[in-house]
Amino acid sequence: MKLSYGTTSPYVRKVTVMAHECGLHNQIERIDTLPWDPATQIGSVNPVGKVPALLTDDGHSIYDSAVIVDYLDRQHDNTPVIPATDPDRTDALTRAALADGAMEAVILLFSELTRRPAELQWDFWIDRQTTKVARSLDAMNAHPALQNSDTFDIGQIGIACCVGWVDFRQDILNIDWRANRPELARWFDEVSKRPSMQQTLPVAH
Ligand SMILES: N[C@@H](CCC(=O)N[C@@H](CS)C(=O)NCC(=O)O)C(=O)O
Repeated sequence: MKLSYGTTSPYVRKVTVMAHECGLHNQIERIDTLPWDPATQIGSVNPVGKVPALLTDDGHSIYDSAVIVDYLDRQHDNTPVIPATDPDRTDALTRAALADGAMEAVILLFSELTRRPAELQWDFWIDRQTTKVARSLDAMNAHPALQNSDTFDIGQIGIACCVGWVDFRQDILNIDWRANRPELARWFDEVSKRPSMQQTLPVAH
């Protein structure tokens, strides 16, 4: 399997953390990809032009990260990161959607602040994304699953990668997410010790 991979992407990190947790990591070859580079080849594996994208051994291209995780979760015999039955399944998938949505908002915010010239930045857009991120972090802080560091399902993996990305881009985002969210902070510090998290830390280009 070949994973089109970006070293800064929280969506890529979610897939690689999952692969580490499930013992699949050594079966995945990384193809370092810069999706914002005009010369990028990512469009040949994902027409939407985003990482991650996975090329399977039988030549199928799979995207986006939620679909890759679902595929990989059926390629191993360890504990699945997507629970098989409800209520755990729907709960984990809903937390995964919370993480993905918060990642999208925080990346839109980062892009507005870094890719758009300062004089063209749109306060309405910045406020809108900032509100989504804050509300999502509050929901994470309040969720009982985020007070338990014994399990690491896809919802927890996604949230850890999302929060880790807010830390990684802290110089631009300046979001003091720990201030009023002690449960989330405690949980994140605990799960950050896992080898899967340690071995997938984001790296700036
Ligand atoms: N919904 C997608 C989002 C992936 C995504 O936004 N990837 C970013 C990097 S973090 C990207 O490749 N952006 C390039 C672009 O937007 O053109 C997923 O879950 O895989």
